[in-house]
Amino acid sequence: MKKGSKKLLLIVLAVFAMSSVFVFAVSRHTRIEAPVRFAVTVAEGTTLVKTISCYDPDGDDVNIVVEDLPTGATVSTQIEPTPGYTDPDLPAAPTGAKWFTRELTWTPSFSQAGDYTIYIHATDTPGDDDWVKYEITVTNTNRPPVL
Ligand SMILES: [Ca+2]
Ligand SMILES: [Ca+2]
Repeated sequence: MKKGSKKLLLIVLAVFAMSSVFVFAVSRHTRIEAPVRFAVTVAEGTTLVKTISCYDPDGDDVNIVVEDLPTGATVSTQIEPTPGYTDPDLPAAPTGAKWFTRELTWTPSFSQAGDYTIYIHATDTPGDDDWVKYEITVTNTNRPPVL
């Protein structure tokens, strides 16, 4: 191999290595850098129902854990949705991907107006993981006097 082409090969390899690091960095997050996947405003006393969905591109099993649930909010048991399920908020899943969902349900009480952040952590069987967060704003609901 000529000296010049060897140098070019090294540059190409270096650029490839750097771009792999970049792709890794943008596609996985820690809890602190979790991107906002869902943001919503609900009024006190009204019920919010949101499906938390996740897929593993390799078809691995995944465990979804929800952290910092507000008082009164619940998360259902994790299920595997029926084949063909997709979530328009997520990037298109490759063939062979395996989906998992949980259902978040919350009716904020009349003393819970404020801003809430819920963290969602998904870990696959080999141990790789990712985080997203949901931001929920609860607005005050005034109730008339009762007499
Ligand atoms: Ca995987
Ligand atoms: Ca209130």
